[in-house]
This record gives sequence, C-alpha cells and structure tokens, in this order.
Amino acid sequence: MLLSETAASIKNMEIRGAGRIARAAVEALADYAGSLDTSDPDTFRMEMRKAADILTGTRPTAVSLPNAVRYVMRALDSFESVEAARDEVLRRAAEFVDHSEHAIEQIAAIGARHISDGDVLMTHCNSEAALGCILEAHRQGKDIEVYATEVRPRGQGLITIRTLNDAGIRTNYIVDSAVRYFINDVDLVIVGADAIAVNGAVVNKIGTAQIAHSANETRTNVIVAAETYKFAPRTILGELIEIEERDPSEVLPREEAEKLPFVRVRNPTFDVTPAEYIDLIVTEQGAIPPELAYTVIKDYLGWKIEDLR
Ligand code: RUB
Repeated sequence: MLLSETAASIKNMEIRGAGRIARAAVEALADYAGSLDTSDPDTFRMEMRKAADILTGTRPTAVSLPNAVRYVMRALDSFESVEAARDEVLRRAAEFVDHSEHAIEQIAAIGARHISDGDVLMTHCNSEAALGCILEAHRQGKDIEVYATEVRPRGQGLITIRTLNDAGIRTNYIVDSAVRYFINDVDLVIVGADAIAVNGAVVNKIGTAQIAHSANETRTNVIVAAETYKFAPRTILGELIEIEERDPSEVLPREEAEKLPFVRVRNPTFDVTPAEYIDLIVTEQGAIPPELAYTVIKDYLGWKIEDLR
C-alpha cells in the first residue's frame, strides 16, 4: 500500500528533502482516500486522520509535511458524502503537488536574479529550491562556480554534485569542516529550508548555521530558497520547531560505538540559523528579508493567532 510504503521511505530517507517529502505525503494520502472502501463518513474521517498521523509522524522537523497534510485534510472539515470528500482530497492533493512544482520554478526564477555573472556560490545539503536557483542562473548563461559540502553523515552532497555536474557547472566538493577555509572565495551562500520560524530563523540541514556564521564573519550574503509552505505557523505562539535526532549508527557503526561505553554519539539532523545571519528568503511570492516571515504566515498563508490556539 502506498501509505505504508511512503511513510517507510520518508522515515528511512529514500524520500528526502522538505518539498519532496510534502508532495509524496499528499500523494499517499490521496491514494489512501481512493482505496478506502466505506460510505460511512465517520469511518472515512477516522481512517483518513489515522493516515495523516502516520505520515506526519515520520519526520518531525520539515514543516512542509504537516502543512501539506493539513491542506489536504481540510477536505474533511465539512462534506456531504464520502464520495464528495474523497474527490476533494484528491483535488487538494493534486493542487498541492502542482503548486509545489510551480513554486520551485518561481523560486528558481527569482533566486537566479540574485546570482551574478562570475559568482562563486556555496550550497549545503541537497535542496531542490536552492539548486533550482543555481541551475536557472547557469541556464541564463551566467558563469558560476559552486562549492558543495559533503553533508555528514548521510552524504546528500553527492546528490547535489551529480546534479551540478550533469548541468556542466564547475563544482568543488568539500568536507563540511572545510567551509571556513573556503568561505573567503565565496560570493553567495544559497541553501534551502525545512522550516522557517516567525522570527525569520531558518531550520535546515545540520551545519547550515556554521556556514551562515562563517559567511556573516566574512560579509558573504546568505540566501534561503524556500516555498511558503515551509513557514511554520505555530511559531507565532512561541512553539519551537522540533529538531530530529536520528540513529547514532548513521554517525558511527554500532559495533564501534559498543566498544566505547563512555561515548554517546549524537546525531541532530538540522540546526537553527538566526535571522540576523540571513540576507534574503526567496519564496514563490517574492524575495523577503527574514524579518518579514510573520507577514508570509499572516497575510499570505492566512494564519491568525486565534486559529492556532
Ligand atoms: C534536507 C535539507 C534540505 C531542505 C530543503 O534534509 O535539509 O536543505 O529539506 O530541501 P534531509 P528542498 O536530507 O535530511 O531531508 O528545497 O528540496 O525542499
């Protein structure tokens, strides 16, 4: 069944990256709605809620996931028949996927304007939104070079350098700890986001905060490329974004760790970059300074404090 397969693939990171996770989740939700053999509204609602919980419980940090699932589940707020609710789930899921794919194209077009001919860029992890901007700048004929990090422990940098290589972009592949060494050669850092808080802080792959800190020290601009569904409404209430901590064996094989009883291996997957280290957030609605994150949540996504209580 697509629901359990998708949930497992998100958990084990076969499906990864905040945008891809969100699209896969709504597609699984739509598939599940289509497979439910009931005409009883209560059963339909209950089963759909269970499915939504399974999907949102897979990875805790990427806010795109609950935002996307909630968008589709609004089909169940009020409905006349199971058939109508099912159609609305399918319609909303397709609409989300379409919006998401279109958003990445818009971000690429807007982000590429901030990349100049001759720029040396640095990116971290594997973000389709950030890569979209880089690929678009290259497509426009701008002569660019990229530093891409390795991204311990899961090595998402390898996916990034393959994409850059396939596009024919000059790329330097570096270990994460070489960021400070090379940052003086870099004109612009461009990364994606898993979540953006109301105060403009950006949650992204572990190591992003160190890169932004180095960039700040050398006055190198930092751009975050993120669809508006990565903004986290509940942070208006001061709620913190949960940082996923994955299995220690991703960092050190279990048999090695077992020989070191006084050592605890820690494996946080994301970190938080404060707004003051970020120059611009490029969304599909336009580029904003991080301080305007609240405006996106309130005016564009339409969240009010009273809806969130
Ligand atoms: C992925 C990661 C990406 C963001 C944005 O982490 O941190 O930078 O999710 O990606 P993981 P996108 O590999 O642990 O999922 O722009 O593709 O949504």
